[in-house]
Amino acid sequence: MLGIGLIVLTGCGTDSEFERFAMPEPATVEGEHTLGLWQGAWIAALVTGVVVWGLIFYAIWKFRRRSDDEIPVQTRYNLPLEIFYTIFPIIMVIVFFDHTIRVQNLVLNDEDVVPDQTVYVVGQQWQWTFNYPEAVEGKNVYEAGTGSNIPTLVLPVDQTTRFELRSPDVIHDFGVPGFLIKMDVMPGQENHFQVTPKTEGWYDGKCYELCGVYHSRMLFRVHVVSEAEYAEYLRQQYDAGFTSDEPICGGTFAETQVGLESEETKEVCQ
Ligand SMILES: [Cu+2]
Repeated sequence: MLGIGLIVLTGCGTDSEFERFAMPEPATVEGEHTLGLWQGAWIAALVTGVVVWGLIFYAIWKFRRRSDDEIPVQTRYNLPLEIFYTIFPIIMVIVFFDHTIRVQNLVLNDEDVVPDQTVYVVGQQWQWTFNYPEAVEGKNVYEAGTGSNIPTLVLPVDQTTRFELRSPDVIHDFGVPGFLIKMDVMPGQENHFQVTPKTEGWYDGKCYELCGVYHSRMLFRVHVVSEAEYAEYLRQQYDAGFTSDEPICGGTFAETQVGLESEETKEVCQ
């Protein structure tokens, strides 16, 4: 009953934090799948918990010592029970695994997804650069964060944006809590995923992988805007001179290296 109650309570809505099991409200289409997996796993775990706790209390009560000289029946090798507690967890692991793979394919698998645009996200000690290739007049447009300036990633609402994650130095991790997804940014590896933001607004993002002294400064903001505002933003960056032929993946962000001086070079993304 408790299990059913929980399913009714949690399965129907995602309105309250309680129903989401403390997960933030998903701001993307993909995030809804992640939330579903999170809720499903909690419900399965709680139902299992209720059964286990019930059996524990039942055994405590049923087989309690009734008199001082009583020795309870000594039972061992209960084969059906042993088979049950071997098989059942295996089934549970298979079900969890299956759901995880299914959601992972929905959220991450991009073989079938044609994104509306691609953003090259560069994580570099210790800030982010967001490249919008072929954004304005065939040119790449970018916004680079610095030690003192938190950059903004601008995304059009209701459009699918693919993030191509690049790192010129160490492992970072690109994540926006409101999107319910994050992914490692690895040197020498071309990771990617996509999101489709549902609502306009501001979101916070950060680096989730301890990447050096100023890791905590690797913050960024996400602004989800209308298509017109998105085009306007790109034009604005273009007019301000933040352009290059190709997405840039390193070097030019020298000023991001807090307290360090280095040459301004532009390395093109691989
Ligand atoms: Cu980092």
